[in-house]
Amino acid sequence: MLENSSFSVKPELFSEASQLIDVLQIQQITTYSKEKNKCVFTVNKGKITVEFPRPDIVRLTVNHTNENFTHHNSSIETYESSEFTIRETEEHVLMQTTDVEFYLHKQNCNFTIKSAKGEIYSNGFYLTEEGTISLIGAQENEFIYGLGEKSGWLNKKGERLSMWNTDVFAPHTPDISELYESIPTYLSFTPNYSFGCFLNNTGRTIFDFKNRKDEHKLETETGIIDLFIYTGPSMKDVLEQHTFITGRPYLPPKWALGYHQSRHSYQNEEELKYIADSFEKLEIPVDAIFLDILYMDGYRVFTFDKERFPNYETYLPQLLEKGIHIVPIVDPGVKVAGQYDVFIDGVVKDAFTKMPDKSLYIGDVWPGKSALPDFSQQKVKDWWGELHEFYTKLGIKGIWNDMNEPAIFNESKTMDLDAVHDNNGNPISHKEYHNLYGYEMSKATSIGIKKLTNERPFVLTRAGYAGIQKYAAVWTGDNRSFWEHLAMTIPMCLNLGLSGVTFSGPDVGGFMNDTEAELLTRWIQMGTFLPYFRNHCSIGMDRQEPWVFEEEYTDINRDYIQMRYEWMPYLYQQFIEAEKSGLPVMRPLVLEYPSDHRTFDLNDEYLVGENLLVAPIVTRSARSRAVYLPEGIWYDYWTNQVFEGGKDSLIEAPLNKIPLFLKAGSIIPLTNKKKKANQKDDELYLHLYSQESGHVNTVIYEDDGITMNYQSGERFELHVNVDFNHETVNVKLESRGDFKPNWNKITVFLHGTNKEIRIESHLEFEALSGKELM
Ligand code: MIG
Repeated sequence: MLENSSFSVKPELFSEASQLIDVLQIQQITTYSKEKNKCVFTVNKGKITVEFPRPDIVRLTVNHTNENFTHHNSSIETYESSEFTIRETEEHVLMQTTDVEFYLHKQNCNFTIKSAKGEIYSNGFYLTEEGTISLIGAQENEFIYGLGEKSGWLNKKGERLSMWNTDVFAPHTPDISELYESIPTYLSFTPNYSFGCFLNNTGRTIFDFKNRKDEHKLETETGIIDLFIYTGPSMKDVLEQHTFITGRPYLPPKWALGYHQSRHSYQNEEELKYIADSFEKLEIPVDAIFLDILYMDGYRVFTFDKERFPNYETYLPQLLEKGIHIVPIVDPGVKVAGQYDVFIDGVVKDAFTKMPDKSLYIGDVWPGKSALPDFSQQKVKDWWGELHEFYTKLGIKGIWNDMNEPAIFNESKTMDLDAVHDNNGNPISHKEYHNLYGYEMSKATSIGIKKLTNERPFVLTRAGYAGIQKYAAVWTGDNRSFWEHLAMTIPMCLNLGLSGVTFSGPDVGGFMNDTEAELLTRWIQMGTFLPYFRNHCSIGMDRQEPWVFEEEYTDINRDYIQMRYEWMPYLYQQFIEAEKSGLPVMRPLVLEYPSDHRTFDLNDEYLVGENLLVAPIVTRSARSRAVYLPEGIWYDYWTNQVFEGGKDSLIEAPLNKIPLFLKAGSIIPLTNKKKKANQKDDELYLHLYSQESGHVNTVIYEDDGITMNYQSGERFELHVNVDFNHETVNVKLESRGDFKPNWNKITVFLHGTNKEIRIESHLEFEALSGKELM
């Protein structure tokens, strides 16, 4: 009790002890050997290994124990290590690839990395206490990004952040650092160079940028230090390097990029029907409706409550025919019950997590006493994946994984730390494994549905670990209907993107507390331009479907949700680029303008791809805002007004308007606004935002939107080349690939000039010049 009063700041509770630590040097190399493309050093206690997954990436492990660690490769892509040369100097062992020089000090094991360009990333990494590694000599003027799902601002310099997947129902305030997802990776940015570090450890880890200004201190609680050092030199390079190691984001099915509606819970068939019908009647497109925990029979996963949903076997496929996907929630807890086949089957298959004495670990969650699948085992992942046939045979193609931190209703909020994960025969404790649990569950689910449906799966997960982008979208958990949480969405999702996780979004409208009309509308406006767009709300709170307030709001909400579909070709293009490059769909301005200091800690604007700048309204009653536009010429999406960048401009933002800007020289593909999600894209519109002169180009993609066939060439690529000449704008359109899109017409619109437009089309369908838009 007293902790929540002024008693908390009683002076006697504080000591003024200095926070500075001396750098301990606790290692000394005794021998070393090179095995294949890996160097193993024996030190006074344990082993250090160095390898280069690629010439520009260093992997260093420091193992003080004599154990073998196998789990720490679970989220890592397989790679073949690069070759390197090794040379000894008096003080150092020097390992060298084509890109980097790695100097390991023989006496104290400090190490320094230089890139081929001679840049020194710091004056060295030091092994301090056991399980801790410190980089000393960090630039004081650096900015720290990434670190996964964290509250607070974009720049994390000066913070101490902890990684332990946690179910946080309390309001997500800036001082809470342990949330649902742990992505233990960060990026150090200065305008000169960037580098990144990924501390691959699935137990609790701490990233301390606060202890000393020139230090990055990385602490592990269990396991070993397994550090990937990404040598950049640009921020984009670091992201490419990180997603080379942990995997590129997967390409979701197109329907996963549409508008999604959820509530805890649509309680029965009538309510579900009312919701689906309302969307239809109001002409608001919706691609997915979610079923929260009440659809199940007594919270048993892989069941339906037949009283609430008597016709689920016929009704759900009917909804799918109308283009509405049902996404049911699946939690990890399996009810302990003799009459329940999933539980019995799990026991027979030895699929549940056990305690050291081999008894089942039992935790309290929604169904009451529950067993928790041990996803560390391949056979359990396979089993869990196959169980989803229960859903796929109803036409379900998407699954919502909640509570997979795992969250348990007890003091520690999670599983017993002593519980044992079999880890394919190399057992480890839950304490060491924890942050991987949700990742493995979603991986099992994603692979399971992919096998069962032969389509690109959609999994929405609450918990995750580095690499989750290969399998699932992430929503940011139980936020609140607070304006502050609307504002926080921006840096939170941006940092997820800078950690490799591009497909993310919050509960639009806010989960807890009652939303209000204006907040919901502003959130929907932002959601229209977020990678993942789902409105979700808690039981007991006022309803927040897009039509629940006055008509004025409903009209605006409808307009924006329809706009999401209008912008789909652009959005889809960004997801395809993300799969290729690892760069996020939603980008902080600093990623594109790394020499403009105004962008370094910009928290209330973002880019979608390179060319669309979104400046949401995050303040109640605001009807205008300052928008910082970086260098260059920008067009106001709504008015075509031209703005000179490099400064702030005051932009009007009446309730129906979110400020949007397009960079001069951009080619923006849009399609028709939709009233229903499954309406066909029969037209493509190319909006060209003119620049003085020069050449620009882009590639726009189309495929069936659901299968993997695009990987074997069933894809349509529209190559657009534009030359801005003195008197004309020449547009050349060419196609490649085997897929035939639905478009029967392309219209090209030119913004910001009255030069003549000349279209040279090599397409099978019509290409027209639209009216000039000034
Ligand atoms: O402990 O399934 O974050 O989205 O509606 C609460 C009920 C469990 C937490 C999720 C929320 C979901 C809710 N779940």
